[in-house]
Order: sequence, then C-alpha cells, then structure tokens
Amino acid sequence: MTVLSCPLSSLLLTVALVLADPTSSCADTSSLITLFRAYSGNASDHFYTTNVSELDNDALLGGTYTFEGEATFLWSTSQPSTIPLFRLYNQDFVDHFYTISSDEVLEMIDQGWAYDNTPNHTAGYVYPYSICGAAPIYRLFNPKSVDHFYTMNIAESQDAMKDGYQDQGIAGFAMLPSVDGSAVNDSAGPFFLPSTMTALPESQETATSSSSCADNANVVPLLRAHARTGTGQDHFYTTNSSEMNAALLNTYSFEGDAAFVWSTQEASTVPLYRLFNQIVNDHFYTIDANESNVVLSLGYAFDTDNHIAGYLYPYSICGASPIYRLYNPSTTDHFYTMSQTESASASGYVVEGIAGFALLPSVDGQPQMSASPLLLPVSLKPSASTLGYGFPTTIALGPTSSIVSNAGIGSPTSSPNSEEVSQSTMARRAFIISMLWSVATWIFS
Ligand SMILES: *[C@@H]1O[C@H](CO)[C@@H](O)[C@H](O)[C@H]1NC(C)=O
Ligand SMILES: *[C@@H]1O[C@H](CO)[C@@H](O)[C@H](O)[C@H]1NC(C)=O
Ligand SMILES: *[C@@H]1O[C@H](CO)[C@@H](O)[C@H](O)[C@H]1NC(C)=O
Ligand SMILES: *[C@@H]1O[C@H](CO)[C@@H](O)[C@H](O)[C@H]1NC(C)=O
Ligand SMILES: *[C@@H]1O[C@H](CO)[C@@H](O)[C@H](O)[C@H]1NC(C)=O
Ligand SMILES: CC(=O)N[C@H]1CO[C@H](CO)[C@@H](O)[C@@H]1O
Repeated sequence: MTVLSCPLSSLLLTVALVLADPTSSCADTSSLITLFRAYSGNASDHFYTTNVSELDNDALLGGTYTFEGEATFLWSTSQPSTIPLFRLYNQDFVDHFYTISSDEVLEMIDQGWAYDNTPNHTAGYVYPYSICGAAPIYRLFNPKSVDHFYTMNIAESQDAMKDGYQDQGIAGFAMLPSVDGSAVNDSAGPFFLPSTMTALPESQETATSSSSCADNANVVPLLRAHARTGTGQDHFYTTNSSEMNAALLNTYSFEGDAAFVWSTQEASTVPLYRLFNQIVNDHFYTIDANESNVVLSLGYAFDTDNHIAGYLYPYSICGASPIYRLYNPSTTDHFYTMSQTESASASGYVVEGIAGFALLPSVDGQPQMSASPLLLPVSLKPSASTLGYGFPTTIALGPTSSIVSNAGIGSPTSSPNSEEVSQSTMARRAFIISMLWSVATWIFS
C-alpha cells in the first residue's frame, strides 16, 4: 500500500520496541507438550493423552487403539491465562470426554461419566480464548456411537459431520501441530482477551453455578453486503436495514444474514465495535476496544453514532458459534463469516481467528443454536452480567432475515466507556504482533 508506506516505517520501529518486552500473560511456549491422539474403531472412542507411557501401554499395546498423531500442543501444568482441560471417561459407552467447563463436568458426571485417573483430573491446560497465537480445538460428538472427537483441523471436522458427528463448538485454544511435528507457536491470528475479563484457573475448579446467556428472543440479523471498488473489495455488515438498503443503492450487493447478534447489551455479551477506513474502503469489526484504538491511529474511524455494530459473546457459550475473521491484504478487505466452508475456500484471504460468537443463521432465515452450550467458565464474568436472564431451555426464534420485515432496531445508548477501553498488556502485544504481520504483508507485497 503506497498510501501507507511512509508512516509505516516509524510504526515498525515502535512495534519492534514493544515486541522486545517480555510477554508475561502468555503461557511459556518452551514448556509445550504434545497431546497425542489414538482411536479405537472397535469401541468408537477417540482418546487423547500427553502421557506416553499411558498411550503406549494402556491404549496401543494389544492393538485396541491405533495411533493417529498429534492432536495439539498444550501445557501439563497451569500457566498464565490457561485453564484446566478436564478429562472424564464413561466405561459403559467407552467414551473419553474433555472440557474446560467445570459446570459441564458436573453435568457429565450426572450422566455417567467419571473423572479419569489423571493429575488434577486434567488432560492438560489450554487457553479459554483465542489469544497468544493459539488456535481453536473443535469438538464434535457422535450420539449414535457415543464418541467425543476433538480436532484442530477444520476439514477433518467437516468430514466428521458428514459421518454422523455433530458440531459442539470449541473445546479450548492451544497450539497447532505443524507438519514437521513441532508446535506452530503463532498459528492463528492473535485475538484478544476482552478487557473486562481475566482468566482465574484456580476458582474455576471449585465453582458450581451455571452460565448466563443472552435472550435468544432478542437476536437481530447482522446483514451482509459486498462491493468491488476498482482493485479493492469491501464486506459490510449492519443490523440496520435502512442503512443496508441505502448501501444496496450504492455499489453493494446483498449477501444475506451473516449472524444473529443482539442490538443491546445482554448477559455475557460484549460490544462489537465497527470502524471504516475511507482510503482503503474497508469496514472493520472487533470486540477488542484496544484494537479499535490501534486501528483508529491507522486511518480507520468509527462510522456509527454509538461505534457499535451489535453485541455478541466473546466465547463459545450458550449455543453460539464462531464468526471467523479473514483478511485479504491485496484488496484490504476484512471478511467475516460463520461458514467454515466459506472461510476455508475464500481465495486470497488468511484466517485471522475468531471475531466473536453469535447464533448461526439457518436456511429458513431463523437463528439457530448450533453448538452445544459450552458453558462460560464461571470465573470469567463479563461486565454485562448484571442483567436479568434465565438459562434457555428452549430455542426462541427471533425476527426473520428479510430486509423488508426487519423493522426498527433498538439503538444502544452507551458509547464505549473507559472501563471497556482499558485492556491488558497482553492483548496490546498480541495486537501489535498482528499489525506487524499485516504491515509486513503490505510492505512486502
Ligand atoms: C515454538 O517454540 C518452541 C520454544 O520456543 C520452539 O522450540 C519451536 O521450534 C517453535 N516452533 C516453531 C514451529 O517455530
Ligand atoms: C502415565 O501413565 C502411567 C500408566 O501407563 C501411570 O502409571 C503414570 O502414573 C502416568 N503418569 C502421570 C504423570 O500421570
Ligand atoms: C473388539 O471388541 C470385541 C467385543 O467387545 C472384543 O472381543 C475384541 O477383543 C475387540 N478387539 C480389539 C482389537 O480390541
Ligand atoms: C495440581 O494442582 C495443584 C494445586 O492446585 C498444583 O500445585 C499442581 O501443580 C497441579 N499439578 C498438575 C500436574 O497440574
Ligand atoms: C439506521 O440507518 C439510517 C440510515 O442510515 C439512519 O438514519 C438511522 O439513524 C439508523 N438507525 C439506527 C437505530 O442506528
Ligand atoms: C493503542 C491503545 O489504545 N493501547 C492501550 C491498550 O490498553 C492499555 C491498557 O489499558 C493502554 O495503556 C494502552 O494505551
């Protein structure tokens, strides 16, 4: 980008200085260990362990299980920002089960699973969010064979869904294995710990209360449109149907519902900030107030009164699914989609990670609860938790996706306050790594 290359050299200097600081809130990548994966077709069981002796002697010896390689890299002891990945086992169904949610542990124990004989009941320690270069571990479940399956490979998870597995969301975030067998330390685009939340692994193990969910009756469609402008492209998202209609009169084509989000802040949700860069014609959305501050300094500006496109979950909870964030450096386009297929096939785009979690649109234009509720780790309390709610037992249907019938949308009144704008140093560093990467891509492309 010739327009930007002049100020960028000074930015690079700043970036290099910040990167030199120790990153205390990320786990130590030199103590990563491999979580191995084995499978028994006979028992329909996927089994994961970091304990090589257990893998060899208890699973592989005798031929019951077959070794399937490295599932992920994680930690065997508690590390900054990590939480335990609990391991349970159901002898009747022969099913190994792994979760970061202590609430879910209790539910599964009620249903016949028991803690397995591992240190502190854990398989290891993982991040609860996409931070510090960690990537998602997808969780799937086959109700027919009663098998929980975990993979970091999107293509593999899609194949499993064709074979009777259901998408159960994200089990946690850890380091991707690479083809040469070492950990990819910076695999996903860095995402950010929302500023109002901190991970406290200790308190999670003793907590018992359930998560708080937003009211599914209040969701509104986040509408998506696309425009080509010369060599550039822009994906544009809004819940405001009048604004969308105006955009459609002016070069944009409507592409449907991107997600179902909330127009006002509800339990466990956080604001999705919306910014626009007029020079490169790029709409940009982030839940990270610090990241929005950084892009403000790069020529982006808030382009709505309240700076917010809507509200969504920062984690995979309450049946919400990930919104993938992608970036195409040659067309300077940020692209957001909940479709794994679309994100895997978006030519010229790199997946930058997960922008947040919302309800999936379904083919009939209604929101759906796609993932099973991966519960909010109870020590992670978003600032919105003062609102009243109940844990939903049924799926409430929201408004339809039709632009015409999508009537008045409530306008959130608050603009980002100072608390929301405060942010951890880790998040800042994570972002700066991301910016450095984008900057390098721009300069060298
Ligand atoms: C990841 O980091 C560890 C420790 O810093 C290092 O040994 C390993 O080679 C790194 N892996 C890659 C793919 O860079
Ligand atoms: C590893 O597994 C073996 C059983 O094969 C067990 O005796 C040992 O205690 C395990 N080690 C740890 C650290 O859990
Ligand atoms: C498969 O299951 C059957 C019946 O449970 C058992 O007899 C057999 O030994 C198992 N085979 C292997 C390779 O574990
Ligand atoms: C188990 O938990 C105790 C107390 O929290 C901690 O000191 C110890 O390091 C943990 N061990 C492992 C292997 O995680
Ligand atoms: C929706 O968009 C229209 C046209 O851009 C604007 O006048 C109106 O204020 C917006 N409504 C809300 C609630 O933001
Ligand atoms: C660019 C930016 O706004 N950085 C801020 C991120 O958050 C930290 C901690 O609150 C601030 O000190 C930074 O100024």
